[in-house]
This record gives sequence, C-alpha cells and structure tokens, in this order.
Amino acid sequence: MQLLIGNKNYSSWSMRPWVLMRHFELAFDEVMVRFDGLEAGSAFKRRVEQVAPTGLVPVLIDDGLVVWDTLAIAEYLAERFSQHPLWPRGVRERARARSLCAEMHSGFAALRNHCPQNIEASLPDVGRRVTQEQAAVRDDLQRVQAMWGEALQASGGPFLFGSFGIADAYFAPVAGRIRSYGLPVDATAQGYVERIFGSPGVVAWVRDALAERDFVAFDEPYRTSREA
Ligand SMILES: N[C@@H](CCC(=O)N[C@@H](CS)C(=O)NCC(=O)O)C(=O)O
Repeated sequence: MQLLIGNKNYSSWSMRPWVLMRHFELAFDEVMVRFDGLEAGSAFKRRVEQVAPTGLVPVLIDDGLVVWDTLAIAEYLAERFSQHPLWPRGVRERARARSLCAEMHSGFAALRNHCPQNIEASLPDVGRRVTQEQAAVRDDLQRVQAMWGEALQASGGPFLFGSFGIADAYFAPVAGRIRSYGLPVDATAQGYVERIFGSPGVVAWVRDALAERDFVAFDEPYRTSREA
C-alpha cells in the first residue's frame, strides 16, 4: 500500500490514517507531497491530482485501487484488515465510534480554522486569545470534552472505545491542537490527550513532523518563521 500525505507538521487529515496504520503495523510506503501551494498548478496539486480527483490528501493506493477521503480510507482498512480491531468489535460501540468520527469529519470548523494543526509550534498566547474571543471555539472544546468524557466513561478507557482505534486516530489532531495552543480542557480530556500523544503511531508522527524543519507560510497564521 501507498499513502499520500502532506507535511506532517501541518496536515491533520493525513495524520489520521497514518497513525492508524502505524499503530496496527500495517505495511505501507509513505509518499509525502510537500505543501508548496494549494492553487491549481502547484506542485502539490499536480502530484495529488495524478491519483485522486479531489486533489486532497490523504490518498491510499492499494494494488491499483485508489481510496481518497479519510473516512473511506479508515473503512477500507477496517474491512481489509478485519483481524485487527480498527473499529470496536461490538455493533453498538462501533455505531457510536462511527458517530464520533462522522461528527469530527464534518464539524469543529471553528477549532480547525482558529487553531490549525502545527505540531512543532507552542502558541499558548494565541490559544488564550482565541478561547476568550471566539465563542464557537469554546463550544467546540465543550463538545470535544463531552464526547471524550462519555466515551471514556462507557468504555473504561484508556482510549475512547477501550483500545486504540479509528476514533482515537480521528481525534489525534484535536489532541494536538489542545497541546500546541495550550487550550483549556478538563482533567479527563487532558489525560486522554497525553495518552494519545504517548501512543506509538502518534509518537512516530510527531518525531517525523519535528524533523521536517519546514515553514509553510500559508499554513501559519500566527508565526512569521519557525522560531517566531
Ligand atoms: N475530507 C477530506 C479532507 C482532506 C483535506 O482537506 N486535506 C487537506 C490537507 S490536511 C488538503 O489536502 N488540502 C489541500 C487543499 O485544500 O487544496 C478527507 O477527510 O480526507
């Protein structure tokens, strides 16, 4: 299998299938397509459009089959590697895990827009300002804490549905935003963020993201250089 991804420091959608595949030790070659620009004709668009109609990453290629969009990739992997519990085994838990992922997939716009993924950055002042000024970000954070709290209580943890799976991969970039921007969350959510960031796929992703040493200006609303 091949997985096309964007810069690890910035690409939250790429992070999800990558950490999932690493966690379950599914063999794949990574193809990193640098974000040089997102306009038509950029090297990024030209490369991704060779394989995927959306021109977006991530894209999974398996023996000539092209699967794009994170949710479709997660579902494909769960079926293809059904010996691994990518989704919870119970039908009710699986339905709930899918609900959480679908809500993430189409929601949390304020958190995503105001706190774009930036693994290497430490921006607690921005986080403080954004949570003070943006009611929609506070709402997103409330919702995240409620859904994590309910799932962790029902499963007993340590991950949302017991062991690490698709739902956790889905929320790993949210956990990353809470860390990068020092966003205020309750102790249950903070503990979950730390467990996510101690899990093997996420540890590997963060290590690679820090090694990129790249600065993509259009993904940097709050910094003018890597040091700023
Ligand atoms: N719904 C898509 C979203 C993918 C997406 O927006 N990917 C971003 C990178 S994190 C991208 O490729 N952006 C390029 C662009 O917007 O042109 C998925 O889940 O895969």
